[in-house]
Amino acid sequence: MKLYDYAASANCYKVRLLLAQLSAEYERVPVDIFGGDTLTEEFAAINPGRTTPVLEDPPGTFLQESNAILLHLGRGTPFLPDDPQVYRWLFYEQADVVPTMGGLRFRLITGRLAPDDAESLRRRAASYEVLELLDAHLAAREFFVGGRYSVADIGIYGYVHVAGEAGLDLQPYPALRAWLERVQSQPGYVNDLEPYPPNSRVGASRSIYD
Ligand SMILES: N[C@@H](CCC(=O)N[C@@H](CS)C(=O)NCC(=O)O)C(=O)O
Repeated sequence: MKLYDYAASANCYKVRLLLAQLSAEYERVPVDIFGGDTLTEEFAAINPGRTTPVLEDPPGTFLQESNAILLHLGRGTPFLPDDPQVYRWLFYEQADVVPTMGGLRFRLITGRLAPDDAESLRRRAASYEVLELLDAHLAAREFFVGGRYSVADIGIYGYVHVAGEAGLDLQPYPALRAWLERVQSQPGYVNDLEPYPPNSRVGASRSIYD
């Protein structure tokens, strides 16, 4: 297996976390998404959407979309329970978690937005609505689905655990904070998400965002 991967992407980190917890062997292929690597013909051939992560498994067969990769890798393992609620939370993560706190964090850290921009305020308000919903769901539950750790938790964890870097305050969400700690105490937990490098700054990068 090969993972076309960007170290500072939480979408990629979600996949690396599951691979670590599966003790899976794989080759990491670094893609410098701000250095123009996703803009090449070669990369478009493996993902016309020009995003990471992409899993190559088996050789010559490519799977795009982080949560599709989580579902694929989770098949036949305890990380993917037979419960459609897993799908619900993985879709919710992409539709609601990523564009709010994930997009806000990326744009603030890399200088694409200032904290008081109208777009930042919109994303911040939407992020708090999402955090509220997640906290309410976890108030009476240990994990997102079926009372045990699954790919649903891994998916949601990716951008929620770094919500503070988007200037969001998690203090009002005790159930969510307790869940973050439960995820961090799972066997095989790793956190190798790297900070955005200097070439991710607006004006310094060549990516799909420029
Ligand atoms: N829905 C996609 C989103 C992936 C995505 O947006 N990846 C970003 C990094 S987090 C990327 O590779 N961007 C490419 C670029 O900026 O050129 C997924 O979950 O895999």
